[in-house]
Amino acid sequence: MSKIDEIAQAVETGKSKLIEGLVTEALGEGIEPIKILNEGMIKAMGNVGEKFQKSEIFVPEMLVAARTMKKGVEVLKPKLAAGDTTRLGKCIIGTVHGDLHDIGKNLVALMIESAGFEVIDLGVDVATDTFVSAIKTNPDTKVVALSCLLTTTMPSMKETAAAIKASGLAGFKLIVGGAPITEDFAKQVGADGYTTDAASAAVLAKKLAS
Ligand code: B1M
Repeated sequence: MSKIDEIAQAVETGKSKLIEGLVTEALGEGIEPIKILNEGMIKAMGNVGEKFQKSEIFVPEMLVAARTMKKGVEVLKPKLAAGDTTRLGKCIIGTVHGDLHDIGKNLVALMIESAGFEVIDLGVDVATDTFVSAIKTNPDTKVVALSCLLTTTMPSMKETAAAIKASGLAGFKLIVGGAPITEDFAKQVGADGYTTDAASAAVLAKKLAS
């Protein structure tokens, strides 16, 4: 079995004690960090989601897989975050209210930070008012980024985007993303941009802020 497959299997089966060692070994073998992330960990989470959908596993197993992936990402973090020295301003990010998924949002935050932004991460299940207050407190914000992983919390994203627009606050761009989000939905909520993954979210944030 390849190292990438071992990593994928460790994430899928929630072997949190093994993951750090496996990721370190993979890096030592010269495997690209982005390959470890995409072909090892993110792919494994896709399989976890499929198994959950088929009722082959349940929430506790999903949680253990998520914890394992987070530990693996910690090892990758310094390698993924190249650390651009240009300062592009502030980016406020969070997962919309009702939604507790944060692995994707954390990756987007990491990539945006390494692109040169100061990231203010509001966390998960973020109330609409919290986004608006954070923008008020940080009038020099250049990008506001909303993440959403559930079809049932897409209305929260819509509500949050509407409240941000209605606040009259300006000077920043709104970007949205997450597994159920589409270009069409992004347009519906009035976002300035939408991307499907963390790396392209950072490229988009940089483009919109300049
Ligand atoms: Co949840 N869950 N979950 N879950 N979970 C999904 C999302 C699901 C697709 C699984 C499935 O059924 N196949 C399904 C949603 C179905 C739907 O809405 N259509 C689901 C469900 C149903 C649920 C619960 C309702 C289960 C229950 O309780 N019965 C529940 C809801 C809780 C809540 O939020 N209120 C729930 C709970 C959980 C856990 C807490 C156990 C755990 C999350 C732990 C955590 O995040 N700390 C969990 C997990 C782990 C998953 C899966 C398996 C993996 C998610 C993940 O981390 N993926 C997921 C299945 C799947 O994704 N295939 C599933 C890896 C991550 C890197 O990808 O988050 O997509 P992702 O992020 C990507 C892109 O989406 C994008 O970039 C990221 C990196 O490239 N992106 C952006 C994300 N945000 C962006 C923002 C941007 C741009 C790009 O711009 C701003």
